[in-house]
Amino acid sequence: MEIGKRNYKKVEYHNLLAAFKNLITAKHEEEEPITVTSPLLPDLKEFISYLEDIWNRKWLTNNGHYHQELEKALCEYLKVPYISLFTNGTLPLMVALQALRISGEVITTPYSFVATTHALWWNDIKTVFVDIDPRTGNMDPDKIEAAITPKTTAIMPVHVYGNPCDTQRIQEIADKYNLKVIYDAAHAFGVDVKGESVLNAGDISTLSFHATKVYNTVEGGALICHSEEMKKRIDHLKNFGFEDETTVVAPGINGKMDEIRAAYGLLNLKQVDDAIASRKCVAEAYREGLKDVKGIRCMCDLPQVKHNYAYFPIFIDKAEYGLSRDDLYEIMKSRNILGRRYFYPLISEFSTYRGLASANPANLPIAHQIANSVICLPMHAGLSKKDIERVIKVIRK
Ligand code: T4K
Repeated sequence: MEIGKRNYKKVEYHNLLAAFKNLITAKHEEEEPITVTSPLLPDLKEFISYLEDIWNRKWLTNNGHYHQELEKALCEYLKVPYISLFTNGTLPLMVALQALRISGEVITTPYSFVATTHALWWNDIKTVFVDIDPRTGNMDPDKIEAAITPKTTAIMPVHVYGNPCDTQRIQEIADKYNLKVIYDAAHAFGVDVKGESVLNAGDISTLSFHATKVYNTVEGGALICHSEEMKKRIDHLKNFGFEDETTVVAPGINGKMDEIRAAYGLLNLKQVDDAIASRKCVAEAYREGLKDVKGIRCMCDLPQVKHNYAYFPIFIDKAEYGLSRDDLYEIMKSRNILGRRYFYPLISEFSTYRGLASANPANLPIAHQIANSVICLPMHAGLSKKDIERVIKVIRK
């Protein structure tokens, strides 16, 4: 009899708990989805007039008119000496490694999009992970020297979320050990430090112009280098290695951007400053709205940096906030607020890399802590005040 009563109470408790969970996570169908990002789109009429011009020219790819125009315009906008356009942001990473003849081992970060290390894997280069700085999410320069071996040939840091790496420290280490530096600057479009583009650091920097980025060409990317000779080599490598009609100088690949996307990119360049200004307002509103929420940390703007507000990550401390990161992520999702856990899981947790000695979680405690606590909030130029308030309200609750 006693046992039956206890079981009844247990069932009742579980029913209540389930009902409560349903209440929290019940889909609020009436609320429009707010996605983590939304692409910056050029004016359609203007784009159509560019398309008409392309139709008239009948020149669709292979270093055409708009391709050349966009390279020129981007050099000027980004304040960089040489730029080569690509068809996405992964190929310039792969080509950079070829162009600089990198082999052996490369030191990089586990806290990035997986394309960073896949580029190493495709070049038969061993990935060596080092831990990150929790303030920026970037590779911790203090951890680099201990990871250098006689096989190390390069360092490949990432300016995560557009936060500039400590490029000076990294260059000092690279110079000391005669290493190349390739920056995966996929997130760092338009980011300046002390008035200079962060894209000028290192031997090569690469950009992604994917639809989800601050500046997009639908799919697309670019590589920034510092000499005419290197640009020539890269342009050969992205075009099968062709130097002229009958000469192949290297085992190149096809990484070329076409005319349609170059034209789209030229138009988007006209509005990217306004888009970044709007993003800044979104970041300020989030910071203000969340500043007194215990257990939620936002990243700060860094001194002397012109940020691009590519992402807005928050970090959840379960003990202080009362809910885990995944609880909050699910609650947001149930309210159609579609944040993303960039970058969880860490790259070092994927099966391709998990077996590496440097992928051992004991080597990467900060990266694990950050990856397990992050949610990137919706961040794009089209977010309304109401959207931002909706996001803040759910987190505050
Ligand atoms: N290095 C780093 C550090 C990178 O972050 C990336 C790319 C690369 C290298 C390689 O560059 P790419 O080869 O990709 O150019 C996205 C992007 O696909 C990827 O470019 C990006 N990093 C990564 C961080 O995020 P997903 O799988 O999260 O995207 P997806 O399709 O789930 O889109 C996210 C949200 O964006 C959607 O929920 C809605 C919105 N969206 C997306 C698309 C594609 C739109 O509104 N419209 C769209 O067309 O990977």
